[in-house]
Amino acid sequence: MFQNRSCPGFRTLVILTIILGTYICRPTALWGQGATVSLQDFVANGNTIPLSDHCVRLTPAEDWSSGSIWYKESIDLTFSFEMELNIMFGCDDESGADGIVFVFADTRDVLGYQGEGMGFSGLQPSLGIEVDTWENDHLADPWQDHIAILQHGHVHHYYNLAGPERIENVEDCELHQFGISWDHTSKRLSVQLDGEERIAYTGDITEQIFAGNPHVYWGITAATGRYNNRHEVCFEKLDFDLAIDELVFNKALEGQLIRGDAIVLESIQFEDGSTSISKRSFPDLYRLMNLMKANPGLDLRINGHTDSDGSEFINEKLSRLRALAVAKFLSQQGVEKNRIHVKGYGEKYPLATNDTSIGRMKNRRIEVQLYNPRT
Ligand SMILES: [Ca+2]
Ligand SMILES: [Ca+2]
Repeated sequence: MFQNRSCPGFRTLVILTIILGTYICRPTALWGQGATVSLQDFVANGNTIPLSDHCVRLTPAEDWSSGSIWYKESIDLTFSFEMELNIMFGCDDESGADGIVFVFADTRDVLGYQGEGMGFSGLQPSLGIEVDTWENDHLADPWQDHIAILQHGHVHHYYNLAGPERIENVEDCELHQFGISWDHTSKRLSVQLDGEERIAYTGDITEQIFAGNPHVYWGITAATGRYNNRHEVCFEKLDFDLAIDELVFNKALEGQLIRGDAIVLESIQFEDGSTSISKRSFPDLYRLMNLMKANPGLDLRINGHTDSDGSEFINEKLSRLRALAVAKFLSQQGVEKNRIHVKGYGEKYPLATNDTSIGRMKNRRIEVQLYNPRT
């Protein structure tokens, strides 16, 4: 089982069941305690159609079709993450085509060329992890099934970042465990199949592929060509924190705070299930501290909110403890305790729906408000 220990505040654990060929939607092992996945968290393109609340078909068993599905929010490559998928690559080793690509790109809602392009070809900038089950000689495909790490929509193996590595036939009607992990510290991207690493790439993906932008989208593409296969995906489990902008606490936000607006500090995050503030929150907390010190006549309200997962009682307690953790941080930095006022609202005031993972992430938040206690 994957465990993301390097960045517990930014866990990306996803279980997908990708079914190529024959559709079987069945429960898979659960990795982590993520909330229920909903297709509302994704955007679909091309021939993709929903099959249930968490399953889609990317292509039908028809020639020249293609489909993709993308998670709506970006992830942040400045933090490590791990993903776990279960893939069923179909039952026909002879004439099923073309394969699937797991894609990172700087935009979502896109679909590349069909056929041998597997819906990835033409997407730039991008990084793709392909599982190709159809040999195209002119693309330097090795004989039979193979895996490779591709870049910028190129499916010719001349342009590989890594591979191609031949793998045993995976079109065997069996579910295959497929894992992707990114270690930000070592800048190593590792891909595992059935519990073993099959291919890896070490490099600064943010700089090399995405011109310094660490916020990228992820999705899955599939396509058919002169031969076809049915490509289907089931999202079984997803536990995911959103990428946040570096300058959440900017001058405009400071102005809003001074005016007395209540502001959600999206950058203030907590390690999962705990009241420990994530290190990535510190820069904005220091900015809040400076604002308090520069405005000694103003007091601060810190309101904690949670999503609706878990009991109302626990959520109220957790939201208060998290708000208190922010208050403690500020008082340790020299802000007077009697200027800081804390409230835990639990799940009472959602900003978004609790039916989707993105909505729940928006609902888990710390809100701050400056005010003059003498007026
Ligand atoms: Ca191919
Ligand atoms: Ca095969």
